[in-house]
Amino acid sequence: MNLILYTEMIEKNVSKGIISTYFEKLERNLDLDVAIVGGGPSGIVAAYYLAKAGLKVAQFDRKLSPGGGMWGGAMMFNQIVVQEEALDIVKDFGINYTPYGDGLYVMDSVESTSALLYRAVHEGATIFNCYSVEDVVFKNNVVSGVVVNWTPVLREGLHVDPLNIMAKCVIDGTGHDSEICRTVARKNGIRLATDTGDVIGERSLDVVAGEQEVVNGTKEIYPGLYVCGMAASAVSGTPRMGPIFGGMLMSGKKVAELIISKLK
Ligand code: 48F
Repeated sequence: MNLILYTEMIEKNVSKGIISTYFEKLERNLDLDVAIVGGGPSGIVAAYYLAKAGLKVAQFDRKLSPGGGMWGGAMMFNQIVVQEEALDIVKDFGINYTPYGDGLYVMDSVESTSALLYRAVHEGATIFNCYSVEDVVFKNNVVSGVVVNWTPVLREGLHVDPLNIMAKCVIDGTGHDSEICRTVARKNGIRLATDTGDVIGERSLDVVAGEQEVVNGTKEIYPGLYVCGMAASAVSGTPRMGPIFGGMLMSGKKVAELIISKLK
């Protein structure tokens, strides 16, 4: 199509299309079944299965490019490893994989991360990038939503109030820092479902224990608040596992299943 003949107002309409549809999207997502904090692999897998089950789910990542620690493989060698137990999830997302022996498979980390993101959004999840979740909505001792602000606002230290987004369930998928669990425990004088009642902090690397424990630790950690991925390891004090991603994928699927069985 000849854009010059198309309309003399095309400049204005480019802006109008973006603004009006963006605010419609934001408004549609003010009241969610599930708010996922963090766009790492575990959270994206959760978003996919939750959306596939027909739940209204939005995911918030503070970075311009969601995907967390999956893009970079290990030491920027952009390959990742998964184990046999997670292969069904890999197949659900249509990611190519190559057997490597010992029940391990290798995948291209860029293909893998982009496949997770594409399939989650295509299934109906909404991903908001450049959003930082700085707090939760805490009503009647239940986590009931997230409090969001633009990442650049927080980075610049600007004194600008956030917006509130309500959700029946909130997932902390913020990775090693387990930011949402820390915030909920610190601000509200409550006990999380851990041995100490607080965030214990992740242990040094052990692949076998780390992969098992990240799935075991994926749970409702406080009423309304679930935890998955490295955040689950950090909260419960279990080992990190490095660039093997099967546990992340299985943790994301598990948290989705827990929430689906609660809400459906
Ligand atoms: O850490 P991350 O990739 O999450 P994950 O799903 O996966 C961990 C693995 O990548 C890797 C590993 C695997 O064996 O150990 O580390 O647990 O991604 C977490 C995402 O959360 C975002 C952050 O930008 C990253 O993309 N994030 C963290 N805090 C916030 C947040 C916040 N407060 N608000 C919004 N996004």
